[in-house]
Amino acid sequence: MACFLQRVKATESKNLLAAKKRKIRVAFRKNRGKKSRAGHELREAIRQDDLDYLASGERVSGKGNLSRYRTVIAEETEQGQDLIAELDVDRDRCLAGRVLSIVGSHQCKVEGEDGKVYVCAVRQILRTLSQNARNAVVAGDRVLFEPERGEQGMILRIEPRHGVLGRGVGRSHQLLVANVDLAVIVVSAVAPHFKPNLIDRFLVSCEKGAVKPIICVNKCDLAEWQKLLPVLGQYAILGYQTVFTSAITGLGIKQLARMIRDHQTVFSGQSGVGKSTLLNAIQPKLGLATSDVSSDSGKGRHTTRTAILNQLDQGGWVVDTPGIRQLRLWDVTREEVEGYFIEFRPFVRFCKFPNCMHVSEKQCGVRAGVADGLISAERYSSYLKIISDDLDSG
Ligand SMILES: Nc1nc2c(ncn2[C@@H]2O[C@H](COP(=O)(O)OP(=O)(O)OP(=O)(O)O)[C@@H](O)[C@H]2O)c(=O)[nH]1
Ligand SMILES: [Mg+2]
Ligand SMILES: [Zn+2]
Repeated sequence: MACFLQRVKATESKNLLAAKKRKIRVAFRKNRGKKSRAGHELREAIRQDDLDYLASGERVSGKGNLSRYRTVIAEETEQGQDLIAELDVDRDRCLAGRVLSIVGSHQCKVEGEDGKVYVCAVRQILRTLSQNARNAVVAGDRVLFEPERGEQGMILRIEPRHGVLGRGVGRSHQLLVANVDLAVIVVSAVAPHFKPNLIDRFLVSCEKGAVKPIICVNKCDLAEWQKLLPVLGQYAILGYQTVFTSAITGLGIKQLARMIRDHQTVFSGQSGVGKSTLLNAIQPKLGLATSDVSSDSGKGRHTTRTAILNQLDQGGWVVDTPGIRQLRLWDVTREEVEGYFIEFRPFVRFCKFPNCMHVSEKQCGVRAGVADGLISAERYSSYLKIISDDLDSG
């Protein structure tokens, strides 16, 4: 029986976070255990499918409440606050696959290396290790799963992620997508309202997640889009790719299609900006559901309910995601944000204080850059909003 622990290949992606092998103490969630005699409770709490796959390095002990932990020896990469433990699995019984979408509360669709689509559950310990027990996997995840009858399966391992986008939700976080190298940030020239601050949050998130952003201004048939050139020009000067599109007239669609060819891309943005319509324009047979923007509120109707990964005929794949109202940054400290506003970098060294936050400190290089018109006032005000609204000091 060939059991092996697949190593993270340093060459696989320069974005992979360093992996190290160590013991991980896994706490069971409260709702998993019933009150019962010490010594038995753990065994009761662990589902049989976990026990079946306990590798030699996993140990269970049972000493009352304090021992409601399992020690797992595994490769571990910390990605945000999620632990990705590369557990030993029996490779001969598994297929590699890619998560296409989440279905229901605990299952997902996985495209296996055999080309078939399986509906898979997720091994309990992977859910325990994840901060988000409901969705331990996201669209784009590479997994190893054991096929079962009727094109069903059990996911036994999640491969380390690179290229992630996530956001803060309440006191927790939600990973939106994994293993993408491009993010198309879709905004609308008209409705919903164009929000540069949302673009700036996405850009910080992309810089943090090692995903290359493309800013796409859609619905250009409804507005004099040339008026937005100065705003978008500011981003283009910083080196961010931009594109003006209309899914109705076809403006920019070929250009956008070329930009995402052979890439792993996510389309993200507010509800109603036209993400699904743009993808249908690029590849009509996708037939993604769309619906109009509410005439009362000018907002979208949250038509796309879950992130769905689609293969592109021209090469590569794309994840269409549900629209979001806000993007609260997650796993970014206040001190880090200046580094993700890439145009601040040359100015920071002129700040008198090494811990300058560029708010009201004296002799601040960044504020001098704003005063001299070398840093855009809008971008600087986005920076101030982000550090005051979203983030704890780190
Ligand atoms: N005039 C015009 N309307 C567009 C364009 N692109 C999309 N729309 C319309 O905008 C509305 C919303 O489009 P969707 O594709 O459903 O938007 P979405 O971003 O996928 O929205 P969610 O799935 O809710 O996140 C639909 O009525 C589309 O027909 C465009 O370029 N021009
Ligand atoms: Mg949609
Ligand atoms: Zn400063």
